[in-house]
Amino acid sequence: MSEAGEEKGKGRRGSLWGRLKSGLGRTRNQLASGMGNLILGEKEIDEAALEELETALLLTDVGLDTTREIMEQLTGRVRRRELNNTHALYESLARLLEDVLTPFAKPLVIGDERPFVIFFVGVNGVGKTTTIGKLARQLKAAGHSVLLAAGDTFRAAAVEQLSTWGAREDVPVISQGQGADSASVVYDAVQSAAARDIDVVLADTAGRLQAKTNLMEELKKVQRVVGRLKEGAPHEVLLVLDAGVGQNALSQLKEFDAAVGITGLILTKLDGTAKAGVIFAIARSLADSGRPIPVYYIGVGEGADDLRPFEPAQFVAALLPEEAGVLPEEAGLVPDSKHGSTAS
Ligand SMILES: Nc1nc2c(ncn2[C@@H]2O[C@H](COP(=O)(O)OP(=O)(O)OP(=O)(O)O)[C@@H](O)[C@H]2O)c(=O)[nH]1
Ligand SMILES: [Mg+2]
Repeated sequence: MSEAGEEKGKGRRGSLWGRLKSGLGRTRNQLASGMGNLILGEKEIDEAALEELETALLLTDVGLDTTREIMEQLTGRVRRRELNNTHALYESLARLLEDVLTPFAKPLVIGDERPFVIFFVGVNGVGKTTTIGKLARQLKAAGHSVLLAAGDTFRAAAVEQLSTWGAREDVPVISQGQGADSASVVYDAVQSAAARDIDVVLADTAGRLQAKTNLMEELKKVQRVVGRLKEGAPHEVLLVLDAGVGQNALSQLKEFDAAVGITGLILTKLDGTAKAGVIFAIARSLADSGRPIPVYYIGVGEGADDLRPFEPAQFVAALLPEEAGVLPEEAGLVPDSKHGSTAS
């Protein structure tokens, strides 16, 4: 077994950290504009600072329940005089935010099954195909052989888009062209991967079908057919969610999970939104539903390196605005390199 995110010889952690930070820039700016009293440095905490913080969290889509809980914790600590200045409050906030996410952060592990089959599902436009391309590169860099299955046979340009990624990353792509049977393409791909002794199959699926065809039924069929060919396959069914859709992500999660049983999440386009806080709402909803589905990766841009293993401490550090007069290192907001092995 090995962690999918391990990339060897990547010494430029700084630049990856910088990309994460700049990717989360919109949400950070949104937070900063609402948290003036808090980030001005070490001051006494007043009502205004607490109220500002509450509003700022809500505006970035952290969600009502999580925001309320965090504010209750912080207010309680302030009353008990455990926190007596804005800097301490800020640090406490960072830890509380991290705690919400930690149970849902896991690295994607490529199991021992060969081929290890991963399905990508999600509504149209969320970033399935792009994510497959990015992950193909990272898996290759980690030493795995990879094959792509062009299971989206509905959208005209889908096969071409996947083939372009395949050519760029030098990995084989199995396709049958537009209109073909999706289950048959993925079946072929798994068979072909087995024959070539390939480690991982990344299977693209459609985000949309002809109005009269039911997407969920189609996905179930692909799943069934592949399961008959290889017991236990698909080994992972990853739901790709666009962070920009806000709370809609929660209903997509419910619907896909009910149909095909989601085993992991990928949250894309965190860079394109000021509401990246939705990840806390997702974590909260997973906790409430008793389905602790892990978030394996986050997408913070269109480049291959912008797909990153989800690491809560880093995520929160990149999300929160820097305090005036406090170096991020001092505030413990820059993760030290020991924890970065899956994120670099
Ligand atoms: N900014 C940004 N753009 C992204 C990210 N992930 C994907 N995209 C872009 O989102 C657009 C749609 O991505 P696709 O990979 O084609 O989405 P899809 O889910 O395969 O869409 P369908 O095939 O129509 O179902 C592309 O322009 C991607 O470059 C991300 O993390 N950040
Ligand atoms: Mg696609």
